[in-house]
Amino acid sequence: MHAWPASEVPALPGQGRDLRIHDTATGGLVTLDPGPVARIYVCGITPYDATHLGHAATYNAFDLVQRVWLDTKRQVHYVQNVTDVDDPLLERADRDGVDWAVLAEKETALFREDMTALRMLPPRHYIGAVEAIPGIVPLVERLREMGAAYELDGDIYFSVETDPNFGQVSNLDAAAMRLLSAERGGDPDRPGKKNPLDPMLWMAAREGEPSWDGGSLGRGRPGWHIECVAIALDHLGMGFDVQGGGSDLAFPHHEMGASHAQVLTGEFPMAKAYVHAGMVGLHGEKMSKSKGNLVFVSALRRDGVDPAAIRLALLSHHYRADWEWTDQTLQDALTRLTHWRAAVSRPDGPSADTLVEELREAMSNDLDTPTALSAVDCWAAAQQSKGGTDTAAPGLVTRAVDALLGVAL
Ligand code: 5CA
Ligand code: ZN
Repeated sequence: MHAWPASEVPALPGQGRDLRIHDTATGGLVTLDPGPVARIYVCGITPYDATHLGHAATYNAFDLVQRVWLDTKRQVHYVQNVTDVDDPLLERADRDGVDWAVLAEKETALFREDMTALRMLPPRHYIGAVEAIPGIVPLVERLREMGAAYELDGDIYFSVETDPNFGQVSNLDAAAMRLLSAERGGDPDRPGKKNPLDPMLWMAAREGEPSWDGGSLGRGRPGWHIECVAIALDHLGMGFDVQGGGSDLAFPHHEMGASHAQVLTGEFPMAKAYVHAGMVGLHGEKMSKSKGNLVFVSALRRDGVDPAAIRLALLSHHYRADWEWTDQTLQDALTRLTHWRAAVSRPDGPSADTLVEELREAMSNDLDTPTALSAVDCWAAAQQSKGGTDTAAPGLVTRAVDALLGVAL
């Protein structure tokens, strides 16, 4: 499917810095050394509701990863999926009496609009689960031939015990894995499974649900984890630089994906860094479509909120932190945006050369956006209190804030 239009990323003078980022698998910071083309896979939405600020915060983090790489003059090969067939989407369509495909298309279109408004860089390949089915089926067939998959009443499961590295992405104990599996789309209590954690690779066609030709697998639809593996391997291959998503994807989704890929290819790891963004909450609970405690990006835009302020609000928290959205978050961002815009709208100002280096240092250091924002605040405060004579400075600040933070002043 098509993605959304790219906003231009200004080139900055001098040298960008290599990204150091937190990797869930090793539990520490890793300095990535991508080739001339950095490769990143970010898990996309399940399109049954509009983009909320939690989604936006997560996509913001991975947009920043790309901006750090682009500043090092690398190209970025970015791939994102859309889980356009899955249980929650079918359940919502059923509840609302709408066609599941129409719902998916509508919410994906709205997501594209939100991403464009927020100036998130588009993926080079934006791939739906449905269009990936022809690539998924042979992978499941191969896993079965290898003895890594088995059938249960027509459904096909992956056997986690066939992967010697199973557990190395999320590093959780068995009890925690079992609990999270039940919470996040798994079925640990289904009788007949070899291991309660085994995830489904292919679900046999159910009455009243959409299904596709699965060759030797029979009619059905793909499991969630194999979807992302098939798309990532098809477009990026093994050993790509970053797999990203919110922290709720570390287990089971990224753990299972790494496992499928390891067994299929005999290589490890699928991604050099597994990067996870914190959860954004509202009224004390994680913002989630199933709980319904949501603030939508599109609703804020409809209310006339400048998308640059939404983006600044997201940037005011470190991407790995769990945080709460409040009205004050947005008010603070609006105030900051006004100050910054006033500061860059003068014909001259204090030199911004140091600021550019401070921004590079902060962003390459595990995307430290709070420090980056403070650095721009300091320049804007100096502009307001003393001003300066550097006629290039306001333009340079505008370009640096755009290039590294994705905010249009
Ligand atoms: N389609 C799958 C990934 S393949 C999925 O998880 N879709 S989703 O629509 O549920 O979530 C999309 C992304 O937003 C995921 O990376 C998820 O971790 C992230 N996300 C969901 N809720 C929040 C939240 N409250 N705060 C931060 N990120 C969130
Ligand atoms: Zn995914």
